[in-house]
Amino acid sequence: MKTFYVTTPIFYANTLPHLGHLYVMIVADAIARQKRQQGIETFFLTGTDEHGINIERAAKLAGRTPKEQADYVVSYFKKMTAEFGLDAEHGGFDIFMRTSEPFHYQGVSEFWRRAAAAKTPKGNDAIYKGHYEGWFCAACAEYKTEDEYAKPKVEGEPPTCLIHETLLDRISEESYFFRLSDYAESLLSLYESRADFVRPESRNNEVTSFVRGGLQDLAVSRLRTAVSWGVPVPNDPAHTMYVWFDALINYITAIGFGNEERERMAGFEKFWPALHIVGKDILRFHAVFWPAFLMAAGVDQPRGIVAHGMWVDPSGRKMSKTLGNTVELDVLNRHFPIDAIRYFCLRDMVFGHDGKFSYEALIDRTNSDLASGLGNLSSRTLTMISRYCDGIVPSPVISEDKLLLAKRSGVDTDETTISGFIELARDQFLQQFESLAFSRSLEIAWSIVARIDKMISDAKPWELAKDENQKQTLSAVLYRAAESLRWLCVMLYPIMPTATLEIWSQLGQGDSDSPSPAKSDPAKLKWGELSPGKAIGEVRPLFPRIDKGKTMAEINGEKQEQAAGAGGRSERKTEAGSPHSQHAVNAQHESGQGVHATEADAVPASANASETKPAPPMQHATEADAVPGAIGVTSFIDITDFTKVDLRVGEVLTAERIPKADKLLLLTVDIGEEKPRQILAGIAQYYEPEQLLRRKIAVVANLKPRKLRGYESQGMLLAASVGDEGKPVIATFTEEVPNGAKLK
Ligand code: ME8
Repeated sequence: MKTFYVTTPIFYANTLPHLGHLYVMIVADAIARQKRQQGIETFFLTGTDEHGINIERAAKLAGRTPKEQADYVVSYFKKMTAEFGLDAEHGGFDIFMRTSEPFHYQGVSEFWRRAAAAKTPKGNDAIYKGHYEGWFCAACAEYKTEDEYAKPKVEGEPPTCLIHETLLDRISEESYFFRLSDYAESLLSLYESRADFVRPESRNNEVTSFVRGGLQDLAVSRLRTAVSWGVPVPNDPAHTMYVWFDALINYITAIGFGNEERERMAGFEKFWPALHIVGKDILRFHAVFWPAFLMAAGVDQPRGIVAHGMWVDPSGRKMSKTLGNTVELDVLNRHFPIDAIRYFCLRDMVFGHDGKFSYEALIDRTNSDLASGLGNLSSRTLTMISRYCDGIVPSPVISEDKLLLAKRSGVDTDETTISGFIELARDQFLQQFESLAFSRSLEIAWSIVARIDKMISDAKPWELAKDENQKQTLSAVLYRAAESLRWLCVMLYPIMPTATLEIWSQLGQGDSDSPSPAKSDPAKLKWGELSPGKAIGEVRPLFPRIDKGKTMAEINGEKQEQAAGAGGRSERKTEAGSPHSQHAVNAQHESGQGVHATEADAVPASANASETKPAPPMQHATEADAVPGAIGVTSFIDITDFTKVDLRVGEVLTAERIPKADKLLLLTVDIGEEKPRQILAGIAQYYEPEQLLRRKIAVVANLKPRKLRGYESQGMLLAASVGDEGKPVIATFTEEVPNGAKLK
């Protein structure tokens, strides 16, 4: 039997999981599921990297031992994998690997012994003892060269890591070195002989030029007195292994390298080599260090190393625990179906490139592609089968005597037009998936959704149903739609396991003899294998439409609450430095920086905002009647003129900047209506979005809607215009006032 082994990185057990970790697990999970569909025995590894100075420090801050710290963080990773359907129970990973496992210690020690006994391609000892002098980033767990850190602003202070913006540690100590410098030629010939060893190609070039630039030997141990939380170096317990040396080897100890029991349970011989899915941030460790270590220990090279891009925040910085700008999994889990998140991750991030995350984009994707797309196709098809065919999968056959009638109704009597289209799309989908172009593969799958939607709209089954003579035509159209859905279920199962199994059961396939999508090879799908005559299941909505305004208001409200809670907590100095406080700090940071842009889409249009000037204060002076002439009023209005203006109290629910529009802020404002308004205001140069949150303002509610930069503005806020530059100062209320109260 064919086998396949796929891995994610093993994650540092210092802080809690976030979207980045979830993302790489989703990618690996989708790949593993597709391999299993193909009948390939697959082993999927994920886990935690538990040694080293950064875990030791996080533990100390939290008042835990390193192992307690690791256990604590692992409980969150396990929670994440269970909640997002990625664990073994849900058909996801086969092992949650932990480097604190005794069998790992055993395997790593064996690996070290082999490498230490080996000669490099140039005939030198692969591992030797020396002295290390230099800078080390605990967060990267990496020694830094001069071009990898920022020099200190104040003389005498340590430099800072360019990635984490944290201070580096000065290290000057005895250390074992791995003679990496002797492996450059061997590595280059590895890359040359295996063009797909590092993917995507752009990353291959990056790695090749790094190696061509010359390799330095690598310190692979620390003195136990400096880092005690690590695997002891065999025969020299005064040293612990460098965390990356220990961590990389997990990929083989997990399946039995150096441990017979694990070998029996998983099988190094059976599964190695693996395909490693990693973020581009740790490509060098996987594509340079790891192959060299393997060469030294005489172990085969991995199947390949695939580097994905990073989720970045709106300012383009990598989302990371250290920077505190992550997307919280709890929020995702509370507001979005798991399959929508999986779909979004694979569809929106062009694999290998960085992607900007926003909840709005996730909502838009879910609504357009899932609620209105696949979900709608499924429910309209099944509802029509239920209504027009008594809930029984109809026959695709149009008999000879009815062909002309069918043609007259505009329905293509040649079924192969549709089946040919779908077969071709399936082949392209698989090709793109295989080459890891997930976004493109999903685009292709959605061309099927669009094609079948169009087929239904053109055929108008609701019209055909009125004509008894068109019964066969109607049946054929609905059969084609249902059969296409069956294909989509099989194709899309690796990406959306829950939703596709749900459609499957709604199609009446759940308890049938046909194998589940989890076990059907999409490459072997044959048109027409959906058996007519079977009763479909209960039709239930798959992806309810998400109310953007409401959901965004909820998410932002939660963030604010969390931020407020974080403030309280830090004042009370509880759990400083622990994952909890990190969590809280993240939330504070997010809300503080307005990391997630916001917008309401559900409200009908209306508007006013200026791009060139700060938002004008209300054009009609409200107190003009009372103080005629006092401030240069030149003409008077009648009270009836004034009453034409519908002024309301509003509360700012969300506020965000608009890309490439320096002056505009996009607000959602509750003015006591069913849904909040979207209002554009030209105040971005004077107000930070977060200053406005929860603020009570005065809104012109009946101003004609206007579109700016693609956004509709549905009202105008009032502000004083101060000084020559017309600096806006927003009108507000100092007393309690309900949203929607009229100003008069
Ligand atoms: O580097 N966007 O662990 P780690 C996308 N322990 N993916 C992201 C991400 C983001 N913003 N942030 C993290 C380590 N990831 C080592 C690995 S392997 C032998 C040892 C994902 O906790 C991405 O896959 O920092 C990245 O490479 C990995 O998490 C790093 O996780």
